[in-house]
Amino acid sequence: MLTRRSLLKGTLFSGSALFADFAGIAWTSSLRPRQKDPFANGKLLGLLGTLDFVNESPVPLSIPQGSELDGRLYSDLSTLEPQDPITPTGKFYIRTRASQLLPDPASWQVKLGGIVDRPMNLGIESLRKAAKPMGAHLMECAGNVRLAHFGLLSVGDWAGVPLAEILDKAKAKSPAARVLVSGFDQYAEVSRTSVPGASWVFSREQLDKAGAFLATELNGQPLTKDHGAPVRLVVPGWYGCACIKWVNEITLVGEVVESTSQMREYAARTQQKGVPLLAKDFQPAVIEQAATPIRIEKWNVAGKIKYRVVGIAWGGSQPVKMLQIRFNPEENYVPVDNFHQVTNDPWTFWTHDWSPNTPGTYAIRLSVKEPAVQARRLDSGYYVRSVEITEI
Ligand SMILES: Nc1nc2c(c(=O)[nH]1)N[C@H]1C(S)=C(S)[C@@H](COP(=O)(O)O)O[C@H]1N2
Ligand SMILES: [Mo]
Repeated sequence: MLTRRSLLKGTLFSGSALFADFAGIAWTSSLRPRQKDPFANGKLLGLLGTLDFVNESPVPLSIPQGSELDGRLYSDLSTLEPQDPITPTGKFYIRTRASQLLPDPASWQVKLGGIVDRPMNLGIESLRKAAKPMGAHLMECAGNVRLAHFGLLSVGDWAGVPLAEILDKAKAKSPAARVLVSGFDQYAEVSRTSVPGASWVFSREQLDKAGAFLATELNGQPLTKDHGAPVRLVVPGWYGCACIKWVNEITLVGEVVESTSQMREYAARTQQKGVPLLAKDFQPAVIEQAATPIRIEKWNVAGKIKYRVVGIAWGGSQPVKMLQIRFNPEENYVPVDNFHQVTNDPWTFWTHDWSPNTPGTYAIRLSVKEPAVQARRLDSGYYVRSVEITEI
């Protein structure tokens, strides 16, 4: 189905004015095209619309649905633009909405204890006062799926307090002590989809390496209830399941402790070997290099129909040089024309111009072929999306 977009505002079909708007789009400058842009020939240009991906369910996007553990909001990735890389708070994905039983945030305390020299209660006001800008970080649910248009994925601009600072104050009795972070998780309703009880056990090294922080603000405002108000954990580069919301307890525990129910629920989705019974046997729940198309634009270029695949790349721990794309089943991988990854977090926008030879259904698949880069989810075909081309 073809839907008109307002991407380029009123100037869409007005000849040269379009060229100015088009060139102004950040991907042509910030992503350093490898070749001359074949669409930007100054002649008759027009965006005709975007194609919907096929085999994805018609779920509502950008609006919260359901409540408590069954509450969700799927972000709409199809409208993303590189010049607005931050997801507005009202459109930031939600996995688990705030409990109806959530205690009053004004008197919130985080109980910091366990095997420490100085146990303490951190009041929400002191955390808010100590909050500093923590930058833009991507969050993705390990259970992000095609049926939800991969909408359990968003980027926030966070403020908070580095967890390392807080842990240093409490003085763990042993450097090998692990850190159990727990959040409020009692609900009025019985869930159809999830086990209540969110907590995760980290090593101190994992938290420090990731730059984990207790967030009190998202996009310049106090956290919203659904995103974990008054305070949540953010572990940059890790899946959202480790980013505990409504944090009320941080406990230093021994080196050998059991994994939590949340860790076990997410073991497969965070690519663990089986379901480890001990927290120390969990690998860091990091997001490996990933990429997916977010929309297919249909253009009229000097009277000819052309397509442009627009996508994102995220995850991983080192920028990759080349992203490759394949249009199944008849083609080989080719380099994405307009891809330049400078930083893994939060994300990188890319585009690829495409002129299919025949009408038909195409499965679009991305790949990174660099020996040092692990991309198990990407390689498994997890982020493949399909479109039906009727006009060439
Ligand atoms: N207390 C608590 N924290 C939680 C959860 C939860 O159910 N309860 N869900 C986790 C999961 S699975 C994800 S993906 C992220 C989602 O954060 P968001 O809803 O702000 O996007 O929160 C995590 N933190
Ligand atoms: Mo999640």
